[in-house]
Amino acid sequence: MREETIFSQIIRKEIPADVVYEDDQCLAFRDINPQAPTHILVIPKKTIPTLGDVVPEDKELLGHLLLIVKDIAKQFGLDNGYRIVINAGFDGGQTVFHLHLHLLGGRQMQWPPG
Ligand code: DGP
Repeated sequence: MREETIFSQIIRKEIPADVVYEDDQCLAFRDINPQAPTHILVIPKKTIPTLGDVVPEDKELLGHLLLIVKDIAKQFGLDNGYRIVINAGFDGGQTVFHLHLHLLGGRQMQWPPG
């Protein structure tokens, strides 16, 4: 079995989170340490530690996550734009090893990222 993270406990509602969207495949909730006025995490319910672990059978799930994150951006009125981030692995800055998309919005983003 793949190692569980705090996000597995959030999915099972064992610890609280400010959930903004949920369906059978994914959960979206506010980041506990927001880096922008809107900072939401979209995670698959399937336990996938990092992007490097996805397999071809996850193709539909990955597409679903992008469609949902786009809908949430609209729901939060991020009509002027937003940023989607996937931190992958240690050098990517990943700290929670359950695949997640960051939705960041509500301010002008900078490039390059830190
Ligand atoms: P990353 O560095 O890409 O692995 O991002 C992990 C994010 O998860 C980080 O921005 C903080 C957030 N986070 C960590 N623990 C919790 C938690 O218990 N609840 C919530 N809502 N967010 C968390």
